[in-house]
Amino acid sequence: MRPALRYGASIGALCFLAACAGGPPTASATVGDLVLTRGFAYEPIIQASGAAYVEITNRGTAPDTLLGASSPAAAGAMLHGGSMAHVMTLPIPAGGTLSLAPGGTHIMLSDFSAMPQAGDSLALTLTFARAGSVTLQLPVRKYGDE
Ligand SMILES: [Cu+2]
Repeated sequence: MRPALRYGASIGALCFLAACAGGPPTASATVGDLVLTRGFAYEPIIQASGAAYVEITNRGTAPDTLLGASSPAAAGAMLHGGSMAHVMTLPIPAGGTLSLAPGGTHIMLSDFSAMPQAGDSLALTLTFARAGSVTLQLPVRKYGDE
């Protein structure tokens, strides 16, 4: 099932070009003016840390800010830049997209209570300054799977 098909042929074509047809599952959600897509987490290699990703598009006319993340499966969840540097908040401009993706900005989860395995889902709550909070059930992938 590909929810993108609901948005019509042009988005469907984009989706095809981006090779999401046949790709591993991702999570999506909507909160306020924000549309979250391509959410997933990698199976952590060590109990101490693992990364989660999501793309956030702001369809509103006002900017929003990602304030933080949390997961019941991990003691800590921080926003990290591509260099692993901790960042306090991340802006999502009006009409813009904040992309958390492998090799770039990501959510760093730490100290898992139980190690998520590929095929599991991992609850992740994101909190935004304007839109409020939303929880995604992120599909867990084998580390490195695109
Ligand atoms: Cu990191």
